[in-house]
Amino acid sequence: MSNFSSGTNAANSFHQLLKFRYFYYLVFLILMMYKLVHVHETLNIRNVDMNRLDDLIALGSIILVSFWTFWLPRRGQIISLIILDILLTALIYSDLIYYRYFQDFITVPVLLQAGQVGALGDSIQSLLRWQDIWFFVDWLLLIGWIPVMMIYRRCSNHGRIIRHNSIPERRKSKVWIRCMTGLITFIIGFSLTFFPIKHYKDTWAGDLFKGNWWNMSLYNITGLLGFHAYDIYRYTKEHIGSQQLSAEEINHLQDWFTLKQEDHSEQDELFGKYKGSNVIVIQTEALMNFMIGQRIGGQEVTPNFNVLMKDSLYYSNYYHQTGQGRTSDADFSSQTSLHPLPTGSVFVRYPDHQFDSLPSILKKNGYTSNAFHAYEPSFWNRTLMYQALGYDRFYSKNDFTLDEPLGWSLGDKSFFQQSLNKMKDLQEPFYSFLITLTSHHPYVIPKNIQELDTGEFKGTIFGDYLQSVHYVDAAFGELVAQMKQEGLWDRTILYIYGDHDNSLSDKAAYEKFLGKSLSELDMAKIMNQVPLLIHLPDRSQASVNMTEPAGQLDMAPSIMHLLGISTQSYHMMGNDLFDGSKRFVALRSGAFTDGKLYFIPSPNGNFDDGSCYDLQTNQ
Ligand code: GP9
Ligand code: MN
Repeated sequence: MSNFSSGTNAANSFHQLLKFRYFYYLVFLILMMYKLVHVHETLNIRNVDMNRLDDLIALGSIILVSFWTFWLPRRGQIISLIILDILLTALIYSDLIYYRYFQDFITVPVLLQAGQVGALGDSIQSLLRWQDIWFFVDWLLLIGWIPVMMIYRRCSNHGRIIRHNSIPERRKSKVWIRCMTGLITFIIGFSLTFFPIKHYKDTWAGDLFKGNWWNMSLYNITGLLGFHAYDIYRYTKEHIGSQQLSAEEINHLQDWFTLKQEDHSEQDELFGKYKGSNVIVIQTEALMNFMIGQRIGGQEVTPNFNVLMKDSLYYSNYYHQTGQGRTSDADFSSQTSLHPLPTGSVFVRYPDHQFDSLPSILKKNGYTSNAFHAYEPSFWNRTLMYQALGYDRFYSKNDFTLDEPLGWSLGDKSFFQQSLNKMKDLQEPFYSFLITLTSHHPYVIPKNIQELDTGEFKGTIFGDYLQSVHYVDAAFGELVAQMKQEGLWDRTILYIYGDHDNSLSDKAAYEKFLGKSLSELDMAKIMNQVPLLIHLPDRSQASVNMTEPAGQLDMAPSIMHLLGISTQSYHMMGNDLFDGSKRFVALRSGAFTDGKLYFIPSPNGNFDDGSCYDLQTNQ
C-alpha cells in the first residue's frame, strides 16, 4: 500500500515537474552552457587570465536568445526551446568544424562567399572527431524522450482536469506572469552579457571593437553567440541601407580614372623589359626608412640592405599609406593601388568586394600567385581576403615548420628559407608575396640572437626596435644568398618595402639616434617614410637613389609596367614609378606631397589649419 502511494507521489511530483516551465528552461540553459564551454575548451584558443567573466557572458547570451520563449504558452515554449537547441547546436558545431580548418569563425561574408565553406570539401570528414558526439547527446535523449512523453500523456488524465480549471481570470493572470517572467529574464540576460563586456572594454579590450582586426580577439570578449550577433550587426551596418553611388557620381569617378590614364605612358624602354620574370615582394614588418644606412657605435644597423642598395633602385622618399588597418592596409594598398579606409580595415570590412589586384592580374597573365605569412591565417581576415585578391594559395603558419620560434611566430630567417623552398615547386613565372613578422612591436628578441650593440639605447624599446630590425636585415642577407644559390636571382624582380611605422613617436629618441634636432616636418617624414628597394634581374638601375616621392599605392602599376602589362582597363589610383608622370602621394591621414610641397593636416581636420611646407626651403 505504502509502496503504491509513494509510487503515486513520485508520479505526481514528476508530473508537477513537467508542468513547471522553468524546469525545461533550466535544462535548456544547462545544455547550451555545456556546449559553449565544451566548444571553448575544444578550440583551445590562446586565452588569457583576463577572461574571468566569460562564463557569465556565455550564460547571458544564451538567455538573450531565449528569454522571449517565456511569453509563449508552455507547449509553445517547449517547442521553441527545442528548435533553439537544434539551431544553436548546428551553429556551434559548424563553427567548431570551420575553426578546425581555418582557425576562424563563420561570419556573414563567409556564408555569402560560398567557395569558402566549399573549400572544406573532402576535408570535412577529417575534421570530425568521435568525441563530438557529446554535442548531440541531448538530441539523442530527445528522440528517446518524445515517445515516453506520448505514452505518459495517454496514460495520464491530469491534462483534462487542468483544462477544466482554466477560467478566464486565471488565464489572464498567467499571461501577466509570463510577460513579467520574460521581461525579468531579459534583464538578467542583458546584465550578465553587457556588464562583463563593458568591463573588458574599459580595461584590457580597449579599442577592439573599433580596430576589429581579428575575429578571435572579438570572440575573447563577446563569447561565441555575442560574436555572431556582433558580426551580423557589423555586416548590416556596412551593407544594408548604406548609400549607393548615383550614376553621376560613378561617371565622375570613371572620369578621374580616365584622366589619370591619359597622363600615363607605356611607351618607354622599361615597359615590358622584364616580361615573364618572377616577382617576389617582401612586405616587412615596421621597417622604417630613418635607420637605413645609419650606424650605431660604428656598426651598420642594416648592413645587408645597404649592400643590396648598391645593386638596386632605392626610393628614399617612399611613404606608407596605411590607416587603422596597419599591416592589412599596407598589403591592400600595395596590391590594389587603392587607398585603404579612413576607419577599420578593408580586409575585415569588405572582403566580399571585387578588386583589380596584382595577384589576380598576374594570374590572368600566366603567373602563379601565392601569399606567404607564418601566422594565424584568420588574422586580419586574410583567409577570406586572399581569395578576393585572387591568390592561388595562402601559405599560413599551418604550412610552416616552427623550427625557429621567435616573437609572435616563426623567425623571419626560417620563414624566408621555407618560403623559398616552397617556391621551388611552383610553376614559373610566379608572383610571391611574403609578409615578415619578427620585427613586430614590442620588438624584443632573445639575447642569443642579438647582434647589434645598441649602446645607450640598451634596455629601451627604441633599442629593441633597432635590434629586431638588425635581425630582419640579416634575414634579407640569407634570402638573397639562397636566391642566388637557387638561380632565382637573375630571373626575379625583388621588391622590398616596410609596412608602416614602429608606433614609437618619442622625438627625443630619434634626435639622439640621428644626432640632430628634428622639426615638425622631419618627424612627419620619419613617421611616414618606409624604405622601398627594387632589385631588377639584370642589375640595371644599380645604386640609383630615387628621391621623387612615391608610396605603397604605386606598387601594382609599377610592377605591371616592368612586366609589360597595361593598366588601361584597371582602376588604380597610384603612380607608375616608371612612366615619368608627375607624382602625387596622399597619405591616409590627409597629409600629401608632390615632391615640392609637404602638407601636414591639422588634428581638427580643418584644411586651412594644416601646415604646408616648401620642400626646397623647409619653411
Ligand atoms: C600579423 C601581422 C601584424 O599577421 O600582420 O599586423 P599588425 O599588428 O602589424 O597590423
Ligand atoms: Mn605590421
